[in-house]
Amino acid sequence: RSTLFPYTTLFRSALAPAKATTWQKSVKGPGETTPGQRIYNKGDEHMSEQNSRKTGRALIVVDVQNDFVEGGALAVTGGNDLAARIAVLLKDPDFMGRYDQIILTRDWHIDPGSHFSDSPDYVKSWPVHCVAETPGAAFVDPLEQAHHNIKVTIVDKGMFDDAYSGFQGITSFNTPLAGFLRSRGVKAVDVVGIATDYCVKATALDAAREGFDTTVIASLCVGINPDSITQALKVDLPAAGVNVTDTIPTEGAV
Ligand code: VGL
Repeated sequence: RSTLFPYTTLFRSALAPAKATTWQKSVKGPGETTPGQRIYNKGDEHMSEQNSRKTGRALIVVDVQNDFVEGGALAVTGGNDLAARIAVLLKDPDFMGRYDQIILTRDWHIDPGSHFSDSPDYVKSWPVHCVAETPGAAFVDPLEQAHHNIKVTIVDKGMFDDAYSGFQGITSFNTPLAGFLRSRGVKAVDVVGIATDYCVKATALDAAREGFDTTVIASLCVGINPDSITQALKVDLPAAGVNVTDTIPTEGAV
């Protein structure tokens, strides 16, 4: 928790009341040339060529970060394997052809209040995780590598709150995610990542609420608690009109 202190001190004193957008403009994430933004040439060309036919669909990869996989502060079983599988798909033209936009969300905590606890209940409070600009908040290596070759937009969330949903975050263009997607003609989103029963669920529920045709690809998610995973996939998400599938889509499928 001590690593938080310099940030909170800085922001409370210099920028109070701290605003995520203000902060976002001035701070670069690891390996970024422009804060929060990673757009790479080769993959860019590849993707824009491939997607000259607009699909109106975005992929949202939720929180595939070191602290959420084996060895991390809030490890979710299967996280490393999931990261590897997603990385392979991000290099697969059939899969990528389905999407106009690839969004990577990351939990990016500075001072999220009671979201962090020394005695977490693992329902509403958690061990310190994904502190902004620490290795635990970085994307898991295969994903970190894979996304350097494609155009992605990063969404940071949870600077000063729990922000389970990517729609509570801010894109690298300093816009809320829903508006970002709408302005680029996105009508449908596929949601994958970690954790099925928390950030994936919250992101998918918000996506549906925002009017996107929303699908959770359950086979590309890992979760924390078996009961709440089942509750999410079988009850809460379908009740909100979210499609849940295990089929990994390739272009034209699903
Ligand atoms: C998450 C618990 C706490 C998630 C984030 O990414 O699902 N879960 N913070």
